[in-house]
Amino acid sequence: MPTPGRRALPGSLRSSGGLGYGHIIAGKRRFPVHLGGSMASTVLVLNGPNLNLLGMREPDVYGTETLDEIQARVEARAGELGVTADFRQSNAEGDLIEWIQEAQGTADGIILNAAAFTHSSVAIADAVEAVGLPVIEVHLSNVFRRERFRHHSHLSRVARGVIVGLGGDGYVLAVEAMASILPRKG
Ligand code: DHK
Repeated sequence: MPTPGRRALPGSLRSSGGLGYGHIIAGKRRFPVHLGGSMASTVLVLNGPNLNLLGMREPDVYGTETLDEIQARVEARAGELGVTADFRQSNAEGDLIEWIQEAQGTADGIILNAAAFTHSSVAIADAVEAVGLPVIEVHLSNVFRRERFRHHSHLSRVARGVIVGLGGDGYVLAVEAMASILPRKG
């Protein structure tokens, strides 16, 4: 029952894979909740700006696979490995920082393609360092074959590993690497 005089927030409970953690979504905010059941490791897969355009965006650089297709491959491989993948994308730096901060206590590792923020964001690197979770940095394109400004990453210094240039396969390889890094639960 909502408290009289207070409007109940429109909320929904979502689980990403039915194991471990889910989220109550209220308005634009997500609140992590533990759902009980078996404690599979949870890997947050974060995607930065313009990655929602994959498939139509510079296909000679980024390939023709859409982000939804990459997500499906990541979730399928994670399922095979007994890991829960929580896959998200935002064009806003603040969302990525919030999600990294929330991961402390709700996720076990992070796969991060911060896209252009990779080259500019000290704030995202600080958030990664603050939460202390293992992070695998992924880039679809081989950034070292591209413009000079893409050669520097603020994130590589705080990442456990970096995968570049393998398109969507890089995400799947990152899930496999994360599954072997994380201690088995249960
Ligand atoms: C994606 C982007 O959007 C670029 O800004 C980065 C990265 C490279 C990628 O290859 O996934 O420079």
